[in-house]
Amino acid sequence: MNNSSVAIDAQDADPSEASARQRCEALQEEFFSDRALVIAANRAPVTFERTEDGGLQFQRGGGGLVTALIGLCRYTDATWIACAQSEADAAWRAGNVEVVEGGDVRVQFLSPEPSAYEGYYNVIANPLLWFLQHSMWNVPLAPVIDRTTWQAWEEGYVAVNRLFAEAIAAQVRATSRPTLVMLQDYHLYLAARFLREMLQPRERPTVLHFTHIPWPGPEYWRILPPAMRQAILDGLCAVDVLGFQTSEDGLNFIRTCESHLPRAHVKFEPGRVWYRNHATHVRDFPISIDVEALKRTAASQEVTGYWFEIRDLVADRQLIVRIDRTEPSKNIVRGFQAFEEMLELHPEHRERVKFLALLVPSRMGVDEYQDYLDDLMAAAGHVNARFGTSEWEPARVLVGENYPRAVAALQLYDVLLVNSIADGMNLVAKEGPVVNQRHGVLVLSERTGARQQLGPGALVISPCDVYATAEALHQALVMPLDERQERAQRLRWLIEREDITAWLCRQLETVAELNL
Ligand code: GDG
Repeated sequence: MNNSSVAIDAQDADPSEASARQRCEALQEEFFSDRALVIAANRAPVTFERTEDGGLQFQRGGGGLVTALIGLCRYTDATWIACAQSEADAAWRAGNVEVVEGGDVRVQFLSPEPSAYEGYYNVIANPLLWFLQHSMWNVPLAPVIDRTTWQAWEEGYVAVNRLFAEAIAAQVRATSRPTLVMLQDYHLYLAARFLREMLQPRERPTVLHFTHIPWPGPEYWRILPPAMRQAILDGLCAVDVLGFQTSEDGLNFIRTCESHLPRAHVKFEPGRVWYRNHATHVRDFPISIDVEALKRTAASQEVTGYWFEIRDLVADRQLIVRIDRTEPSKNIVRGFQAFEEMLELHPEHRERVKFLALLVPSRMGVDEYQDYLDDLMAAAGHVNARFGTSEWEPARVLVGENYPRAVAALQLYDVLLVNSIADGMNLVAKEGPVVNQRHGVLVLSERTGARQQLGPGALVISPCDVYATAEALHQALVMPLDERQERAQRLRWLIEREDITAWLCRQLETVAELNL
C-alpha cells in the first residue's frame, strides 16, 4: 500500500463503515474461536508453477472472493479443496501456504481422471448448467442430452462431486473441532448430499453453499431430465444454509423444489425447504467487491500509465466503456447494435463519442464461444464501417487479460454499459462507480443481480431491447452534471456500505443466528 492511498482512504472513511468492518472482524474472530473451516471450490486460491530448479512456487489468484475467503484463515484452521489445474498443482497435492500475512491455508488439490474432469467441467458444469442458468439454450435445437452427456454426468459430475465429498469428510474427521464447510457454486451441487451420507450425524459439519450464478424458475429446469434435476435439488437440500445472489434467485430455488422435488415442504417466508428430515435455509447474500483493494489498485502507477493511454485514445470525446469476458451471457453483440442504433437516432453524437470494449478471452476451446467472438467483432466492425471516418473510429475492441487497464478505463468512462442477458451479480457494475472520476452513468441490465441494489442509481434496461438500450446510452451521454453527480454518489454509497466483508459476515451471522 502506498502512502497516498492510505491518506485517501483515511479521508474518505465513513465512521459507520469503519465500525461495520470492526464488527465484522469481531464476528469472524468469535465465530471461528471454536470452529474449523473447509472451503471447497472448483479452483484454488493459488496456482502453482515449477521453478527452474524443479521446485514449486505459487501465485495468489485475484478477485474479491479469494481475498474475503482466505482472510478467514487468520482466525482458524482453514483448508481449501479444489481441482488441480496443472501438473504443478497436482504435484503439490496438499500443504500449507502462507497466503496472507499472519495466516496460512492448507491447500489440497484433487486430481480426477482427465476424462472425469472433462465430463464434470466441459460437458455438465459448462455448458449444460451454465447455459441453463443463464437462459442461453436455444431450446428447439439444444441441448441434446445423449449417451455421452449421461456418461459425463455419471462418470464426471457425480464422480467429481463424490471426490470432493470424500476429501471434505476426511478433513472434517481429522479435526476435533466443529467445522463449517463452505461450498462454492454450480460445480458442486451434489457434494453436500454425499457428505451427509458419508458422515455419522454427530460428525456432520455445518454446510453452507453459495451459488454465484442466477437460479431460474422451475419452468426452465424442465430442460434437464428428471433424474438430473432431482439429484441437483436433492444435493442442495442436504445443505444447511443455501445462499444466492438475490432474493429472486432464492425464491426461484424454493419454487423449483416445490415443482420438482416430491416430498419437499417449502416455506417462502423466511425461506426454508424441509426435505428428508432436514431443513435447508434459503437466503440471499449479494456478493460485492473489496473496495479498499480496488482503490489501492486504482492509485497504482501501472493503472496511471494506462489512464494516460486511454485518455489519449479518447481525446476530448465522451467515452462508453464495457468490460466483460467474451461470454455470450454478457450480451456484447447487442451492446454494439445499441451503440449503432444510438448513432443512427442521435446523429449529434457522431464523432463525439467512443465505445471502448475491453474483453477477456473466455473458454476459447468451446465452439460457441469462439463463434461468439467472431460475431461480436463483426458487430463492432459494422458500426465502424457504417459511421467511422478518417478522423474517428467509433468502436474499439481490445481482447486480452489486463486488469490494470480495465481499472483505468473504469476511472475514465462517461457511461458504463452492463447489458447482460443474465448475470449472477456483475462485479464490474460495482467496481466502476467506486473508481470512476467523471460522475459516469451506469446503464444496467435488469437481469443482473446488481440491479437489486444498484437499480436506484442506474439507468435500467431490458437486455434484448436494443432500442431502449440505445436511448439509455443517449440519455446517459446528455444527462446534466447535477443528476450525474447525484446518481454516481448514490451508487458509490450503495456499494461501499456493503463490500465483500459484508457478504461474508452476513453468511456467518446467518449460521450463528440459526444456531447451526
Ligand atoms: C461470476 C458471475 C458474479 C476485468 N478485466 C480483467 C479482470 N476483470 C475483472 C473485473 C471483475 C471480474 O473480472 C469479472 O466479474 P463479473 O462479476 O463481472 O463476471 P464473471 O466472471 O462472470 O463472474 C457474476 C461473479 O461470479 C461473482 O460472484 O458477479 O455474475 O458470472 O472483477 O474487474 N480480471 C482479470 N484480468 C482482466 O483483464 N484478472
